[in-house]
Order: sequence, then C-alpha cells, then structure tokens
Amino acid sequence: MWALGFQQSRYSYESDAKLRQIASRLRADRIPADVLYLDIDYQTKNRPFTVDTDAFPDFAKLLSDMKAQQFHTVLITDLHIANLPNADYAPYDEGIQGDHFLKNPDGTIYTGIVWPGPAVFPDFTHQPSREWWGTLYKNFYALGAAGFWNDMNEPAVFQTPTKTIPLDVRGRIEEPGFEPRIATQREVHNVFGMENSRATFEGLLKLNPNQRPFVLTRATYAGGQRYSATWTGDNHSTWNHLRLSIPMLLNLGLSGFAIAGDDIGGFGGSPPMDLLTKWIEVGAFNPIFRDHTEKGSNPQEPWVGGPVHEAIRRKFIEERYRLLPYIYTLAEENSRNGMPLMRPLFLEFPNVDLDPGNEFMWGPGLLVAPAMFQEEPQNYSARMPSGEWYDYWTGKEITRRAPGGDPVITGAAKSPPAVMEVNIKPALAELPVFVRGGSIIPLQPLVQSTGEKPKGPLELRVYPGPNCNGSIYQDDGISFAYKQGEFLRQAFSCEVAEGEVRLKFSAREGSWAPWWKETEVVLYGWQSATANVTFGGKPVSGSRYDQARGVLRIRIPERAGGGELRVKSK
Ligand code: NBV
Repeated sequence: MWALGFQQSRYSYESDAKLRQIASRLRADRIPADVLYLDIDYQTKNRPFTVDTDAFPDFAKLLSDMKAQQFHTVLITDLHIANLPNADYAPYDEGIQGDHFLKNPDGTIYTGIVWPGPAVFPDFTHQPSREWWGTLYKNFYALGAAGFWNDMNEPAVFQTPTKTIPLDVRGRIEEPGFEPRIATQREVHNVFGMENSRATFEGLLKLNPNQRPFVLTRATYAGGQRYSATWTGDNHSTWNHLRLSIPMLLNLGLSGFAIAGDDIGGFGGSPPMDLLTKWIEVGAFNPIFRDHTEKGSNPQEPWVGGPVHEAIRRKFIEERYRLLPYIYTLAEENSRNGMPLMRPLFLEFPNVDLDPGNEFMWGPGLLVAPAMFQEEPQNYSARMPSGEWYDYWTGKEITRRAPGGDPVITGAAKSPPAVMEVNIKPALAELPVFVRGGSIIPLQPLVQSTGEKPKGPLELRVYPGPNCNGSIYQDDGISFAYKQGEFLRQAFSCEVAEGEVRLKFSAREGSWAPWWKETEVVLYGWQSATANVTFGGKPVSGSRYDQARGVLRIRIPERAGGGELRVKSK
C-alpha cells in the first residue's frame, strides 16, 4: 500500500540532516508522502551494504525517526560488490568464501569498474549465490529500512566497450528444473537484472516472512514483476520525456509489468517549474509516483518554485491519496490477473477506433487526457467513445459533441457517432480527467500517509451509465494476512430506471475490519430536487443535493451483509 503513496527521491540526499529536512518539510507543508530514498551517497565510498558514518552518524536512529514520521525509507543496494580483500568488507569476504562471484574464462574472478571502483559480481543465476545475496539485507532490514532499490543491474560496467560485463564471463545455472551447467553472460545477460531483483525479493521474504517485500529494479525481464516494481530509467527534464512516459508505462503494463513509474520531473537536467507541476499532475495517475533527479540538478521537491506551484502539486498529490481505495483495488486485481492499472484506451474499448493522443485510462473508470506540449497552449480535443461521461473534478455530466465541433449530441440521437470530443482549454493547474458512465469509484478522506487511518466515511461515487458496477478491495496493506482471509472485498452495481436509481452492495467477503463506519454515496447525474431514499427497505434521511451539478449525497451505515439503496425522485 505504501508503495502506491507519493515517493520522494534524489541522487542523493547526502546526509542525515538533509533527509530529515526533506521529511519535515513534506509534513510541515502538508504534502502527503510515504517514501523517501537514499541513493548511493549514503554508503562509504559507494560500497554496497555500508553506511558513511560521517554523513549518517546514527543510521538506526535516522531510520527509526523516519518511521515515526510515517515515512518508509528505501535504500539503494547496487549489485556490484567492491573488490576489497583483507579490508573487513563482509560482502566481499563472504562472497569469496562461498564462491559466489562471476569468473573469467581462465577461472579468475571477473572484475569490472563501477561506482566503488574495481568490483565483483554475484552469480545471480546460481541459486545458492542468490540465497547468499538475500542474507546481505539482514542488518538494513533489522535497522528499519522499508525496501530496497536494485540499480545498475543490466549490469552496468564502466570502461568496457559494451558498458556491461563481457559476454564470455562465466556463471552457473543451478536451479531446480535446470541441468546444472556453466552459463556465460552471452546466455544469461538478459535475465541477470531480474535474477538480482529475485534474489533481493526472496531474501527479504526469508528475513521477514510476513511482510511483502518492496524492491525497485532498473533491469528486469518478462516475469520480473513477481519480484519488483520498476521505473523507466534516466529520463530528462523535458516535455518530450513527460509525453514519452505514457506509451512507455502503457507498454510496460501490457507486458505484465504494471507496477512502474518514471522519474517525475525528469532525471537529467532541471525542469522549468510548469513542467514539474504538469509532471506531478500526470504522475498522480501512474502506478509508481516517484519524484527523482540526478546529482547536481536543482532541487525538485514539490515545493520548489514557490507557493502557487506548490498548491497545485499538493492538490494532485492529495487527490492521489483520496483515490487510494480505487487504486489499491486495481493493484489487487493486477496481482491476480495481470490487468494493468494504467491502460491504453483500446484495452477498455476494443471496438472503438480513435486516436488517443496522450490519453490513457486509469483503471476501467477514469480517462486522463493531459495537454503536454508546452509550446502548444491552444485548445485541444479530448476524444472518447460516445456515451455518458462525467467531469471527474466537478461531477457534471459533460456536454457531448461529435468530432469537428458538430452540434451537441442529444441523448436520443438516432445514430450517434462512435467517437465524441470534448474541447479543452489547457491550463497549468488543470488535468482533464473524465469518468466513464457506469463507474462506481471508492475514495477515502485525505490522509498525510498510508500509515494514517482515514477519518470519516468511505465515499462511493456512483456515475450512472451502462453496465454500472465497481468494487473495493482492502487489507492491512503490508502483510500476508490476506492469505488467511484478512481482507475485505465488496462489489457494487447500479441500475437506473425512470426516476429511480438502485445501488446494490454485495455482502462483504473476508474478515478484515474496515476503517469506515459509514459510506457516503455520491450519486451523479441526479436531476430531481426531491429524493426518496431507502436502504434495505428502511428510510434514510438527510440526503444533500447540489442542483447546479446534479449531485446527490447520501450517508448510510456500513453493513457487512450488503443491501440495496433505492433512490426515487418521488
Ligand atoms: O545511483 C545513482 C543513479 C540513480 O539515481 C538513477 O536513478 C539510476 O538510473 N544511477 C542510475 C547511477 C548512474 C547515474 C548517472
């Protein structure tokens, strides 16, 4: 769950004081956030699994103080082990002792130059070496690190023509189901990064069997989504790269790798402030939502650029947190059947032929239609399959137009065109998001981190339309207790008839107790000033109606057994 919150990183927060300052500012400015990263400079001379105690004098205290502020600290641990014999560097000594490093064709240990200088490389296709690698996390995990970041695992090597390990370097394949044999990089290069993240994931699981490991990897392979999240690597702070992030993340999702993000704001260079703002807006609708930048670039945290920008960015980060029940439900679906969270339009509307431009679906219900050309500030069209759509931000049913600005399509048009357009005037503070009629979307009251229990009702937004349904999945967000039934799953559906809406709540599955005691049903497109409301046959009073927007709000008590809510205009 926390990995779906806002993540703040940079290369690097270089001292204890700096990380504390970032953490405090996020909380003081009330920018919801869950994750902080320490990049390579927390280590002694870039040696993996060490800590530079000059810059981080009390690492344990830092990690526990971050925890106390409800931050999850993720530590980078690159796979290259410093080649340091006789220096009391346990990862090297143990690796030599256990014969865990890759070798040259002549049998000597292969050495490549990376951040620590000369380095050696664990043999990740060799199961015993993976198991050993997993044990290296013991201390950091015990100190309170929440997750780990496997970078440089293509593997990247400096000063070789290919920038990776030469193809004739040898490792072993020793796995259940495989013939044990020598395997060169020529054979295993493409799976090496995934096997590194697998070793991390499986090691963490062993160290703490009841906690879902969080691993972020740069290199991976088909199937690597079992072990880690990923990101799109070192992008640049340009509008082009913001735009490119969308097809990249969509294609990753279609390839099975749904839990992915990009460096928000761009890694290389420093973004102009309007680009950073737009990037945070779009990133709020990406699976991993992580602000990161390179060494030497300008600060890139959400407050940079002053209060006007900060207020816009905060609003979008807040919206991300309000939508977490919907997003978590999507993530759980992904874990079961692979459906990506971020979806190309054709996945939801396979029969509609339309050019989506930069548009994408966020789950089945939300269509995000960003303007991402700084140099084109003129109006543009959001395109969508004809039908009922609502403005996510106002809740208003949107005016429908045929492409080319033809007259408004009325509900009764005989042969409605397959595609409709909404004319959009781009504005920095706005991101057009539309809700597909027929969606039922759960939201929660605002929190500052996923560690905070939401106070107030679950909000259930009901947007009448065809095949009206939705669901919610919740659990403790961190452990495997859900496998013993500690989860909550509930389906919703609605039917609309003349002057009447019926909303059905299925009985809840699972034994997880929800944080909400009441549900606030928000019914959109309600046209009547009067509403006669019953739940389970009993009258419900106190509904509130916003006539200008056609929105009716109804509070009902939480009921494990489900029930039917009926709203009649008379
Ligand atoms: O560890 C430093 C960086 C990291 O910040 C970035 O996200 C990675 O993609 N890392 C690459 C090493 C080289 C950066 C030039």
